[in-house]
Amino acid sequence: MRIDIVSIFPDYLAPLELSLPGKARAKGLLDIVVHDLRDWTTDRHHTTDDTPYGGGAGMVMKPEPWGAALDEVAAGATIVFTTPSGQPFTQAVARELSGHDHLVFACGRYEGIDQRVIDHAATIGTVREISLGDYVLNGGEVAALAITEAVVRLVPGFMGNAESLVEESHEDGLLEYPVFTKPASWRGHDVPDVLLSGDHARIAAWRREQALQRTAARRPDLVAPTSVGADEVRLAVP
Ligand code: 6GU
Repeated sequence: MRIDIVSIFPDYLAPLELSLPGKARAKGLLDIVVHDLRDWTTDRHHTTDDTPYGGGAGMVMKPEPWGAALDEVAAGATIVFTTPSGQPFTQAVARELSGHDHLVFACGRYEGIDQRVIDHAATIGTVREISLGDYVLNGGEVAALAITEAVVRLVPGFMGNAESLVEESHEDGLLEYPVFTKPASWRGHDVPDVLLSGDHARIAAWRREQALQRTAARRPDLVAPTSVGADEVRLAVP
């Protein structure tokens, strides 16, 4: 997989070129290149934004540098615009993106990027507009970082242990059950007996129950209740 990230704050994303994805790069599975949008400006002040047509607060990112940058790095790619008005990012979206050969992240700042850039991008590649969640960040850089980290660990061959991927929060539609390690007793807190029993079926059933309870308590939106008996709560989960 190849990932290009275009931003006016490339230093923000520099750690991506090292660290975790660095190992995948060494294996030849992944190549990440961070670009400075200002490299595609042509004026003396390297201007990337201007006032909005129609008035209003804030600034809008100009189309010319974005058009030149995307023409150079994004032809044929899946072009991800990080924006609070995009589709919410989920594990399912991460899994889908992990199957693409070439991702380009266009990180917007200020009030956003001129709409014609997105329209043009759709003529040279496949556009996705993605949001990290229902809150506002100053720019799309942190979102591009988060999305990249979630996606690259799903690239086949990237993670050592494929099983650890499957058992995590969100992979089965539930939050993960609580986990424990040694010692069995710590500051008066004991590890649940079942986990020391060696009974793998009981352990699996306990973990499933814990995952269900935790999900119902913290994320009721993930478990649709189905009306059955008053004293029995059944949850419509996979
Ligand atoms: Cl992708 N960008 C910005 N600026 N704010 C956000 C976001 C993205 N996702 C959530 N908030």
